[in-house]
Amino acid sequence: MSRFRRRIMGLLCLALSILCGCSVRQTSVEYVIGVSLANLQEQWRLVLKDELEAEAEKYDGVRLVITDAAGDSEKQESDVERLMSYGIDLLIISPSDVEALTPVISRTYEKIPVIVLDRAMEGYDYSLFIGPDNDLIGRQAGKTVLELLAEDGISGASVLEMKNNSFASESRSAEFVKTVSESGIATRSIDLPEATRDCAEDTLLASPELLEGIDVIFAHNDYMAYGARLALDKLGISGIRIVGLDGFSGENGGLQLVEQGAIDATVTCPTGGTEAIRYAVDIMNQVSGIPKQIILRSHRIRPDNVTDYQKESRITGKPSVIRVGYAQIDEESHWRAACTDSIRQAAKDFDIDLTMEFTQPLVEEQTRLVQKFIDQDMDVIVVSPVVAEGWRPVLEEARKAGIPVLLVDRMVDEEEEMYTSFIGADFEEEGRRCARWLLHELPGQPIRVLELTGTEGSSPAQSRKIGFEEVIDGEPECEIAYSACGDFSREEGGRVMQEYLEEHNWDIDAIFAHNDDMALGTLEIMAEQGIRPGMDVKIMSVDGTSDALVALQAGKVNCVVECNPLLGPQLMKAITDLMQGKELPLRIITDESVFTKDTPRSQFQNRKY
Ligand code: GZL
Repeated sequence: MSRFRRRIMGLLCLALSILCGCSVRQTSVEYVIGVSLANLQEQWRLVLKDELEAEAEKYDGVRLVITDAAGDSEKQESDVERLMSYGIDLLIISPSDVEALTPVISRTYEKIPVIVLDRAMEGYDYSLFIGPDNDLIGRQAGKTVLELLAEDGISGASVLEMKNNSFASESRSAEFVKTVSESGIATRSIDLPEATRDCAEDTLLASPELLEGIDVIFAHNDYMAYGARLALDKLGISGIRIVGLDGFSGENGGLQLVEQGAIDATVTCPTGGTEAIRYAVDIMNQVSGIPKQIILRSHRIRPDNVTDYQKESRITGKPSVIRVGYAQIDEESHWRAACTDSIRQAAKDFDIDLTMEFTQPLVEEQTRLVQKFIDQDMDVIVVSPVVAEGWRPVLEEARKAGIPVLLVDRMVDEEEEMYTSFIGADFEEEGRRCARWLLHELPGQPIRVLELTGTEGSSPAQSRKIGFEEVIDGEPECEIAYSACGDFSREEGGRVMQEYLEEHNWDIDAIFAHNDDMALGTLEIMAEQGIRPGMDVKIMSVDGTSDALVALQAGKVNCVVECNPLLGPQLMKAITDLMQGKELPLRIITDESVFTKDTPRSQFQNRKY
C-alpha cells in the first residue's frame, strides 16, 4: 500500500474512531492488516477476534480491518476481495470452508502475505499456517475419557459424542473414536445444528433417550458441554461424566466449568490470534526465518491442573545467561554440517551459552548425553534424535528435573506431552513432493523406482517413505522396485548403487534418495556403467545442499526438495521466548522449496548451505 493511501487509511481509521467514540491514538498507520473471519457466532471466533485485537493494540503502527463472513463462503470470498481493494498489507484469514476459499487465498497470496488460521488448506499457497493439531485433540479427548472411566471403574462404557459437523470436528471425532474404541468403548455420535449451549441443552431435553446407557458425554466445545450439564441437571440424571473442548478462560469458559465441577475435563484449543499478529508484524518487517506452519499445543485440563494451567509464566526466574545443552548427531552429511553451523552462530547472536556435543548415531549414546545435561542442570536441552524410538526414559527424567526438551531436525515416537516443541520439516510432505514431481515428469508410463533410504528408524527416513508411497499408491504402474539403506551418507549411497548394479541388469527409471548425499554418491558409479544420471534415470533427492543444486543445474539430478538445515535462528528465538514464559507451539515447521530445471536461476543464488 502506498504511503499516501496509508495516510488516507490512517485518517479514515481516525475518523471512524472519533465517530464511534473510541479512544483515539494519534499515530501514523504503518501497516493495515485485513482479517477475514469465518463467523462471529461461534465463541471460539469471538475469542480469536479478541486475541487479534488485543495483540494488535501493542503495535502502534498496526491497524486491523475485520470482516465477518457469517459462515458464508461466498461472502467470505467477497470480504477478501473488498479488503484487497482497501490496499491492505497482509491478510489473516480463518476460512469457513477451506476448499471453497483456497482459490481466493491463492490469488491473494500472489499479491500480499497471507496467514491462514485454524483450518489448513491443501497446498502451500500461503505465507504461514497457524492452527491446532486436530487429530491430537481427538486423541487427547479420548485419553481423558478413558482416564475418567478408569477412575469410575467402568468397563464396556458408552459415550455420547456431540459434534458440530465442521472440518475440525470430523478429524477430531475420527481420532477420538479410534482411541476409545481400542478400549472397547462404544460411541454414539450426533451432529448438532448449532455448536451452542442452548442447542445442546434443548437437544438432550427433547430427546432424553439419547442418554440411555451413557457413561460419558464428549462435547466438541465447552459451550455444548455446559448445555449438556444443564440438561442433565434438569432431567435429574447424575453419574454421567462430561468432557468438553476449547478450554477458554472467562464466564462459562471451559476452565471455569472444570474449576466449578460443572464439567469433568476439557482439552484446550488455542485460537492462534496472538501468534498471528506477532508473525504478521515480523513478516511485514521482513524478518527472516518465518516458518511455514505453527502447530499450537493443546492441553488436557482436569481439576488437578486447571489452576496451574492458568498461571501466566511457565518458566519462573529467567536466568541472566541461558544455558543450553544440545545433543547433536555426529556429522554424517553436508546437511548436518550446515545445521550445526547455524545452531552455533545463532547461539552467539542470541547470547546463549550453548554446549553442543556430538555422539555416534546411537540412541544409547544420545540419551546418555542428555542425562549428563540433566545432571548439569541445563536451562534447556535440545536434541536432534538420531532415531525415533527409545526416548521415553530420559525424557521422563528431564520432565522430573523440570528441564524443557526441544526437538530440532528430527522427531521422536513419543506422546506430545514428552517434549516442549519440535522445530524442523514436514518430512512426509518432502516425500510427497518427490513423488508428485516424478508422476508429473513421467506421466502414464511404468516407473520402477530405486529408493535410497536414510538412517533406519530415523523420522526423516520413515516419513519421507510414507509421503512418497502415499502419492504413488494411486499409480499402479509406479512402484518402488528396490529399496536399501544408504544411511544418509554419500559413501553408503554409492555402495547401494554398486551392489544393485552387480546383482541386476539396469532396469530402473528413477532414483528416490532420502537425501542429497546419497543421491550424489550414485552419480559416478552409474556414469562408469554408461548410465547417464538425470537423463537415462530421473533422480530426486531431499535437502537442497549446494552440491546437489550444482548437479541439478548440470542436469545430473532432476528434482531437489529442500529440507532447510538453517534452524538456528528459529531454535534460539524459541528458547528465548520459552525463558520469557511464553508457551511454545507444539511444532514449528520450516518453509521449504522445490528445485527443478524450471526453477528461476535467481533462487539458486545467495543460498547459505
Ligand atoms: C533432516 C535430517 C536429515 C537430512 C540428511 O531433518 O535429519 O539427516 O535430510 C541428514 O541429510 O543426514
